Amino acid sequence: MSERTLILVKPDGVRKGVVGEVVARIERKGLKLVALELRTLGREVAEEHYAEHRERPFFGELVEFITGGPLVALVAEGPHAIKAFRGLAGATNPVEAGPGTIRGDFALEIGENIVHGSDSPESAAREIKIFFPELGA
Ligand code: DAT
Ligand code: MG
Repeated sequence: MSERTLILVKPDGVRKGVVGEVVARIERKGLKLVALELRTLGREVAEEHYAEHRERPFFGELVEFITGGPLVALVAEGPHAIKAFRGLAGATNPVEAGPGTIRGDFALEIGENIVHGSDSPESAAREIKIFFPELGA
């Protein structure tokens, strides 16, 4: 069953120059790019995107970080796209992410872990609507 997922190469990934590497891994896995855009998030969009974390102690830092520079937002599509990309990304904490995963290969700190990927069909639909409303449901 084909599905879509919202992926971000966060500002640390853009700063480190690994956008091409991340996109290459997505394509090599067999996922298809449906939308892709470089943009800098305003506070409101960032807070909406991370709404589920609003009460967490790191929320302020998270919003500062994600708005702190340009990021690449993209939508990828394919069978099990959500789980497939979470596999490519690796564990949230980069020191626990295995070698060969994006976070395992390119990051060391949980607050700067290079990529975001939707974690369920519901969050994918919600997040895609935030970044690419023109894609519809
Ligand atoms: P994921 O990005 O793997 O879905 P998440 O949704 O739990 O992870 O958290 C969103 C982001 O918030 C995560 O990519 C990095 C940041 N984060 C999570 N836990 C954190 C913590 N304990 N301290 C600092 N930042 C954290
Ligand atoms: Mg998450």
